[in-house]
Amino acid sequence: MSLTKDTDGSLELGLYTRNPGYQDEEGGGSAADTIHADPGEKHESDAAEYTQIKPYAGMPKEVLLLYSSQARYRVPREILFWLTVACTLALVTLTVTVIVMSPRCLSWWQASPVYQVYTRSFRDSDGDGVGDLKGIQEQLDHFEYLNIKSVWISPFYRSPMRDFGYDVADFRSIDPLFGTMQDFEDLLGEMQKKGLKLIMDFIPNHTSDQHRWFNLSRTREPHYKDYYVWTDCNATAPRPNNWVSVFGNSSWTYDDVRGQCYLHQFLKEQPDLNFRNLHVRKEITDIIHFWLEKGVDGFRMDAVKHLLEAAHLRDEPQVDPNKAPESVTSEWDLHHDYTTSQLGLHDLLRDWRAEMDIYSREPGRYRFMVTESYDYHEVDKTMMYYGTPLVKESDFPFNFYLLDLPQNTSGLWVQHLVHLWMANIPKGQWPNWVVSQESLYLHPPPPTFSFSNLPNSPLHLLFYFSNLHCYQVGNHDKPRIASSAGQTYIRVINMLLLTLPGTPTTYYGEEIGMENINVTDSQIQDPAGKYNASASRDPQRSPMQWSGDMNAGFNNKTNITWLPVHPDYSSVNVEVQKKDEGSVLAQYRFLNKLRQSELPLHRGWFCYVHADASVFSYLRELDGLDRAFLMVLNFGKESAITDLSSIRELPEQLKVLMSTNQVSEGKVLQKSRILTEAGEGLMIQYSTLIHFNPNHPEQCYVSEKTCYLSAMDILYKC
Ligand SMILES: [Ca+2]
Ligand SMILES: [Ca+2]
Repeated sequence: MSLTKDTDGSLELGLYTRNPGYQDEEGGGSAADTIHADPGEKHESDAAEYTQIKPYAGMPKEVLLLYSSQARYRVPREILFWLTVACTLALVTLTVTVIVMSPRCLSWWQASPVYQVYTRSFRDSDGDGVGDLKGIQEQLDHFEYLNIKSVWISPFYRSPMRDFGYDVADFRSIDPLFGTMQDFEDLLGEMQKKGLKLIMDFIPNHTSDQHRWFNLSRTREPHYKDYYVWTDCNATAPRPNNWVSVFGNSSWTYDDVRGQCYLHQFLKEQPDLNFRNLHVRKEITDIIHFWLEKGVDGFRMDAVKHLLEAAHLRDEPQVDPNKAPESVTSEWDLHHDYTTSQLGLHDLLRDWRAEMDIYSREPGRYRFMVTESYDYHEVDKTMMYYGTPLVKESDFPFNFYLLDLPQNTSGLWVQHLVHLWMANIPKGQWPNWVVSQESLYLHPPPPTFSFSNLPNSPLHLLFYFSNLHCYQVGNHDKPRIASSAGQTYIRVINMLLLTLPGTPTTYYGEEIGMENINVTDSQIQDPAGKYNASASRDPQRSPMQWSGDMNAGFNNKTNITWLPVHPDYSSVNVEVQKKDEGSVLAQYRFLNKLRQSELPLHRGWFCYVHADASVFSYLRELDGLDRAFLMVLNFGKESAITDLSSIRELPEQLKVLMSTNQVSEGKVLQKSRILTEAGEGLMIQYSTLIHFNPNHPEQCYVSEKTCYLSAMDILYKC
């Protein structure tokens, strides 16, 4: 192609375009002024001539190329190019650094306490006296008020209620007592709208004897024949081995239809499933899928240590070898070498975890697993449920050690119970704390004295003997903390629960300080209580106290409640306490809010500072943050003065941010004289540039170390 100057001074663009906008500087030109822009024909004189041409809009590629090769255009262009490359690399590096350096966000089950709803007792919507799913839905605002996101609902599967729902007749349907599947879906939908997470109870170890599978198994239907653990036995003396049920007596029952004995580690109406059968495993996995598909956010896996039994069915060793075998009838008479924590148990849980992870991939839809296993004297067994760094299992196993708090209200005892978990938790795992639960009524037996199992530290040795003593005097605690520890301690225990590192579990009613009810023999509802009145769980299952209205607002349609309402309901109820700034409820709410908003409380270090017969004191701090919290909790029987002057990291003067005794709030205390009344808890906020944890690493714990960069207001791994 060639460019030719036309007689009017504009350029003729070969065969293509005419450019009237171009004017030669000298105002004209001849037909001989032809510029050869074809690269093949280009030469120096052309180029020199071409430089005289000014750029113009719409110039063709060839002209543009000639211009662009000039230094004044090329150099800025190259500078721009390399600048872009450098900026892109810097951005990529920054992004990778931020990703690598950022600590993991806390998941919903870490950020919020878990609130346990006992369905029968929370709220009765239809007036039949028993709480139900619609009732829970009616009270969802309560969780919002408390700033609680995670709600664990006790079983509502179809059940003959021999163990109040822990005997499931159909894992895929709702018991009519609690509502319908539509009610469940409405409840779940409403919870999701409010950002609440629903955790279901899951009961894999056994079914009800009314379950279809059991009926098919006892008639030897080929597919179902081995769904349960069957063995030959004598019909008149059906005890194929010495195994005993958690509820007492032999764990074997003879079945007339099949002519064999079946195993039940709990009630005889709760036959154990045979997890060595692959069809059973598949059934249970399908049920997990069924509920995850519905949208539930997690499972509390019930009684997991009982899932598998040794296939050889040999006798378990007796705790007292001299005891007559026929008098071995209690769970505590045997070492459960063959009926709990069997090889393969963790594989089952890991498989279920993997199934749940499939449903966890959507952002914000993490499915949570908590396991229930009460291995009181074998903390290492409990810790195994956390899994390993490479193979995940439960997010945490429930920590029941604080249930023993009422046995010996002292600062040292509380520190000991807390330390049992903190000293054994695998690195990087998330702690949790339970102080009350409806389903636990069985207590481990007095530990047997033995030189071989003496603890090796002096502190633990002291508690070993103190523990022996507690059991021996028969201080049998009851699950509601206000009743077992005493009303004096309810506030300080809530303060402990909400300021320890990890997830607290709150049993319904603890947030208002509900107490156990007295249940007469004729009023007993709990099947376990009918079997053994002292084991009844009824006292801690009384209806939730919502208001001073009829039936405490649990049921305002009829005058029926399945268990009596506590007589203190006119003063101990949600409505009254909402109006009182100093109430148990107000303090719970304040502490929970603080727990979720203050970095040291939910992500920071936890350090022991002091413990004595009355006081347990610890602090919460975060590297890089100059704000820290000192907790001074008096679990003793009398007031105490605590001297923390030896803790040089603390300022001389300490201002009380919150006290369980409102009169102490705002007080300025000397660190050498911190006064607390019995049952009083102080939260002291202070400013610091010197942190405690670097100088006392052996007294401090953090799940995942994180630092705060104040200049940018961000957290980073450090
Ligand atoms: Ca009802
Ligand atoms: Ca089992």
